[in-house]
Amino acid sequence: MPNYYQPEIETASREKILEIQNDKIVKQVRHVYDNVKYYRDLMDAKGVTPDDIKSVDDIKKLPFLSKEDLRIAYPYGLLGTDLKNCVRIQSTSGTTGRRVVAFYTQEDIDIWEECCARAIVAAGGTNEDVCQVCYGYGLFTGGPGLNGGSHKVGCLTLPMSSGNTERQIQFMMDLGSTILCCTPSYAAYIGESLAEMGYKPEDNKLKAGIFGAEPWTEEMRRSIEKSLGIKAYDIYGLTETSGPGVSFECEEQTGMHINEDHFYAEIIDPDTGEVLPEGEKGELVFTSLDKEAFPLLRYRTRDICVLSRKKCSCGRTHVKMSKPMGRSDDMMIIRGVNVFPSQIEAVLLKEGYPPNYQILVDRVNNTDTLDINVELPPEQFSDKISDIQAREKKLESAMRTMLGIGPKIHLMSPHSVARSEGKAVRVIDKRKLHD
Ligand code: DLL
Repeated sequence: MPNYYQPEIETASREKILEIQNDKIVKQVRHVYDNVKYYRDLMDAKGVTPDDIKSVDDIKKLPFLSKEDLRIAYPYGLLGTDLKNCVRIQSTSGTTGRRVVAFYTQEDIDIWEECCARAIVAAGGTNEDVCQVCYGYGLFTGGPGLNGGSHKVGCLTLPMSSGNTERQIQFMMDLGSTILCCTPSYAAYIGESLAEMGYKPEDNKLKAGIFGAEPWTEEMRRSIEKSLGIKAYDIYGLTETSGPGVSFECEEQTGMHINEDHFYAEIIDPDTGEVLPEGEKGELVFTSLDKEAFPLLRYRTRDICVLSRKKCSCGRTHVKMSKPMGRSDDMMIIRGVNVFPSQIEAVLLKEGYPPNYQILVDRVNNTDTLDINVELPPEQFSDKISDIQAREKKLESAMRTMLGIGPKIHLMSPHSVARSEGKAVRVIDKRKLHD
């Protein structure tokens, strides 16, 4: 018997959802036009006024927003309300140019947490559950989002944050955690660690996991389900739109229901910007229908996926998105952290290295690895191993500060990184991320 956190809206008829969306979009466009100069200028340049937007069908008239706009408007240029009404920021790691800083009013946080609560209830969560949240807490949205959702459902919440696996397992066993929230790669690692410690899947009380923030395959799902003895649910979101809970899986496990009363989704051709018909693969674009502090309209996620309105056996009526099948930019997600090759290059240049490097990403024992081969300039070459090791350590530390994760640096002799005759192949990603 399926459970819903907000049954009325989660199972509302198509007409009802459209009515809500149409009502909200008119108000939201007016709100943005009146309060966000940056977007008002984009609308003016396109010759669109709030009066032109009478329903969600008119959204296609609006200009897009991209990460580049966030960079230009950083930090306050897309704020939709006075700072005094904001109570929180969340952010992604990275340089100023790449870092996303999102703002929230208390109302924005309540809505975000409700979206996460819907995901937890869809995974079978009730106030009798013990929900162990091991997404990172702090600026990353994973921990705070699922933590808030877990409170709303009334679960006993374990705000563990990520890492310290031995302690995670101790709490899990001692307190009888029933729901696990973390990245799929961390879930797989916890599964392996449990086995290494001599536990069998039936020794833990877990029944469900809510895993997202990075791509994962059906094969990985099956392996996590087996190692932990649970049902594994996917959850999607991005800092720009609030965080996790933009969409979530139900027991059918055939795609994630988008919370359509809060987010309007479009699929576009990433090259032309043209809106594609339902069922076609393209870039996902979101319009926040009711965010007050950071109200992004037509935000290009760069995630490639497909939408489906096929009837779902869970009774939810909200449109489903497939797992993201790739990206239309060069962002990599390594151990749950968003990394751009340009950030790595920026550190190299700042530390005095030439831009001759190669980034090698792999997944070993379900954990992402990041190695960077960097060529030494001839004048810095040394045959003293201790010199080289000290330089590697220094560069690793500079990378960790910039990226939020630590790579393994391999300094190479001059001219040893293959030169390219065309577009340089900077990244070799050996992971299998998509089915
Ligand atoms: O990763 C929010 C989140 C936290 C989602 C916890 C789910 C669970 P960002 O750090 O801003 O936000 O990264 C957003 O991560 O554009 C996707 O490319 C990717 N992503 C998020 N969820 C999934 C998923 C959080 N379930 C970017 N599958 C997005 C594949 C995902 N990719």
